[in-house]
Amino acid sequence: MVDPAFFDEAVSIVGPEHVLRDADVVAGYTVDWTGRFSGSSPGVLRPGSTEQVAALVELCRRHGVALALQGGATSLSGGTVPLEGEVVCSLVRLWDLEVDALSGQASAGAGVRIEALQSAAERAGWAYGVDLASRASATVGGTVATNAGGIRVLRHGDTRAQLLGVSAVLGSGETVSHMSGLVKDNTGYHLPSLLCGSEGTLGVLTEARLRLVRRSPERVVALLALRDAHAAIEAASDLRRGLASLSAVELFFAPGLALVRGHTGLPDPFERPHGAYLLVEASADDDPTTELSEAVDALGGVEEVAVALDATRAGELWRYREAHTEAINRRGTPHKLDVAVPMGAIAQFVDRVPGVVRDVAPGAEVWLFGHAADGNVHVNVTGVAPEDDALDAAVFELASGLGGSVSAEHGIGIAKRKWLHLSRSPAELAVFGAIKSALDPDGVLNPSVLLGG
Ligand code: 2HG
Ligand code: ZN
Repeated sequence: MVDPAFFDEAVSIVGPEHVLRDADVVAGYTVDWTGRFSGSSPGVLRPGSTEQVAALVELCRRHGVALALQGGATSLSGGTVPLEGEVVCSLVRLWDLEVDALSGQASAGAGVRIEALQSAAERAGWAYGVDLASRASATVGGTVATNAGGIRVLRHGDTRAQLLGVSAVLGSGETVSHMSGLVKDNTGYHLPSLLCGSEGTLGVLTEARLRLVRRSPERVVALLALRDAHAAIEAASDLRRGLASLSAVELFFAPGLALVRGHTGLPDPFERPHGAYLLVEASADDDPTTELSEAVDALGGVEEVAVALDATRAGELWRYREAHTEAINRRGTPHKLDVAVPMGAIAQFVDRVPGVVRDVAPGAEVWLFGHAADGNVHVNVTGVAPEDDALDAAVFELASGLGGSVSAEHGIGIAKRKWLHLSRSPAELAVFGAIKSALDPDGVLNPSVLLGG
């Protein structure tokens, strides 16, 4: 039970319109995007500056109140859910955005949407290197906190690779700010790297200094139908090696394609189903169509190819891949098991997952897709009760047994806390605990996430 005086003081910090107490409104902040995880909260705070965040963290420490941090609330591992009745702190009002065209960098508030950052970068003649299907909702704060990956990791790296500096309020109440954007700055511990991927357990990120990348204005998209997963992974590797303009290579399968077609009404891209599909994008200064066609011609195991000749068709081809998430959610509340597997083991993993799932959950439906060049498979399972996690364990153990990780790009959140030990040794977990105690000694930041539970 939170002391009413807590909310009175919160009002004096952020203003009455930014302290939400209406039960129906607050309820909207307590369920994750998939609908699998939910919690409860006595209220939502919406600070508008780093100073207000610092004052709120101080207030929490005094009252022994914990915060659940939220940006665009697109987490697919329950990372934004106030599982233990935390007060929600929404960072979406931190929307300052400044592009420094000279240095090719941007300073962006935690609440800036990725799509807005991408557009601002483009207007200044640059691009932002991270792109993901949830770009319209996902925020800078959330993507830094979870070290989001997405569809361009093969070209530009993950969010951590874009990060030059942060401003953050630590759980200790201290504000750390290192936003000069110096590309060379060898002065000790790299706090941005530590905070990136810490899932809001160490500090509240309020602003980030981000590297921008060169624009590649000419783009071509093709959909390849392949014999099977083995051929698809070989092809993805060959394309990475041989196609300099490769900017995305995404994997999916016939069941997912059929589901997406049912959901979107898009036509079948090919006359018959195939064993695996790769959505390939090349982008460069000059039209890369010829280069892409030659690279595709040299691949083995390709049964059919559809090339987009205009932007509308390119958007459609992308939709076959990007609409998987929404189509699956429409089918039923999914278990989302985002794993990474060494390249040499992906095809085997993909072949074995359906059997492993059906052994523990016979009525389950399995949907597989992912980022082929990153060894990142999104295992989605529908038709199983949200709380029945036997299949989660089976899939994580399979991935881990093949040398993989229980989280490729969605973080641990609340969904995978039980299986963190499959990817991290006792010694590593002890270091995690020591860092948590040092930076958030009272445990006021995201106590349910990552290390909690
Ligand atoms: C994607 O790659 C996202 O589209 C979502 O990471 C994955 O829905 C998923 O499981
Ligand atoms: Zn993904």
